[in-house]
Amino acid sequence: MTDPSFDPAPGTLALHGYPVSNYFNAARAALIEKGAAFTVVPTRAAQDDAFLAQSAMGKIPYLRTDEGCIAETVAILEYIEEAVPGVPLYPSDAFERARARQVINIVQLYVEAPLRSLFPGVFMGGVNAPETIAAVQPVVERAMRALAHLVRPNPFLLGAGLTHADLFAFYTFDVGERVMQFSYGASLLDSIAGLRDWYAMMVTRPSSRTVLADFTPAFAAYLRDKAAAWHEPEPKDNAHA
Ligand SMILES: N[C@@H](CCC(=O)N[C@@H](CS)C(=O)NCC(=O)O)C(=O)O
Repeated sequence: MTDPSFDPAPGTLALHGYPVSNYFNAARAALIEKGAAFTVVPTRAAQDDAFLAQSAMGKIPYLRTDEGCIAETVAILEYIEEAVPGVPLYPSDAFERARARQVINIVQLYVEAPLRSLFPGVFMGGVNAPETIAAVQPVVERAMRALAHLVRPNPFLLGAGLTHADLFAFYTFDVGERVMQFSYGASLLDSIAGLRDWYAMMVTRPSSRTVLADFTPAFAAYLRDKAAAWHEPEPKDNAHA
């Protein structure tokens, strides 16, 4: 879609990806929250050599820096945290910082990845095997029980300050909630006390408004293009989709 060798002005970060991706959206939100100077380069995942030279797994997002490209969202978030001045998005206390990373890890490995295995039958016009549907649910439920021990959404997942854990979880749960509703008639957001209010609060952040303003039409077009089984509910007051 985009020349992977795209060369931004020196000193400008360029985030490659597209707004249907929850990973891209989490990285973009982190850059916005930091107040970073960056450009967005619309880019689809690919497996050709030129793309793999930028993103070794052939996935988006990746972040172009003056020194080269970084892929894998957690690595991008760590880079942003260390290289971009601005409001800290990890706690300064080592234990609390590790807790934030623990939350991100659980969300990525045991919520996002299993639910992603159901994307074909929910969002991509395919059919999910009953065995896959049955296998995913206990993994996600276990992860949400784990998160219930670790987070206290008041107002943010780890307390008073916004962290990368909020951003990563928000974009995962935003898409994951749809998969849970479609596949199980169940809710991620209702499985932890305060999580639905946290989600409603996160939706109103300026970074979320910017990111979701691009997500909503791009996701609608994606669903149409794929003849997805999932249909977005009618918009309600205070809901973005
Ligand atoms: N672990 C990667 C996952 C990123 C990912 O799965 N991106 C999707 C788009 S949401 C992608 O590039 N898919 C193409 C592929 O898997 O080949 C990360 O943290 O960034």
